[in-house]
Amino acid sequence: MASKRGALIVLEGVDRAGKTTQCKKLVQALQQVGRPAEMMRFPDRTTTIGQLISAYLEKKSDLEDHTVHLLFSANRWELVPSMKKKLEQGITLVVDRYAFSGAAFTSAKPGFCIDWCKKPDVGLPKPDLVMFLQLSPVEATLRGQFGNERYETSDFQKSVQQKFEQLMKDPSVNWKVIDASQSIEDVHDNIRTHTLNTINTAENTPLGELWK
Ligand code: ADP
Ligand code: 2DT
Repeated sequence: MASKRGALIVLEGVDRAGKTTQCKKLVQALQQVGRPAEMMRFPDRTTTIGQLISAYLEKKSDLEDHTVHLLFSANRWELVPSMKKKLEQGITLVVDRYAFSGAAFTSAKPGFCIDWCKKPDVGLPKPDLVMFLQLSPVEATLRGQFGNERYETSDFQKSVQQKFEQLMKDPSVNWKVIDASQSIEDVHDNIRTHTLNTINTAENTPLGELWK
């Protein structure tokens, strides 16, 4: 009998909501209960495409807005073969940002509509669960100042939050909103419970295609 597939779990949310902290804790917790799990993050800055994106985010280079949007998408597509292979091997992937950040960040720029922004990512492996870590701008500020990367300003992050809210209205995606203002442990308990339930369901269902 073929082994059961792993689940594709995505964490999204605004800057400092706790995505990275929670992805790491979740992978550790899954491994501790004997569930193979690995963390991924987008953009993956280690690839050739990822290095172009990284230079753009660090403001070391300028790229035309459509172009950088397509590079973010290409950075996901280039990792699809290895993602599918791992999922088939029964490894659960815990992903820090995915196509939802792609659509939310670019559509927060003037002159972009959300439908256009979603198009290049149509057909990507569909997450079995997307948890949106909800945190108010005031609470985010208490966790530290913005860094110096592109997009790290409060006005831009407010528009990004609105775009995420629009994306979360789509019932074809399994969204769960998580109150990220709780303690790290409480947020983790919540995320772990949703994830373990999803892993059990995903085992018996084929991997879907995003936005198709
Ligand atoms: P993100 O990846 O969403 O930008 P991080 O996981 O890097 O967020 O967390 C941003 C900062 O907030 C870090 O200093 C982290 O230790 C802190 N942090 C994360 N989660 C919480 C929490 N639930 N309560 C308080 N501080 C937190
Ligand atoms: P971090 O590495 O700190 O998460 O910042 N972004 C991300 C996009 O504009 N499009 C995308 O497709 C993705 C995945 C969000 C990465 C920054 O890049 C933005 C913040």
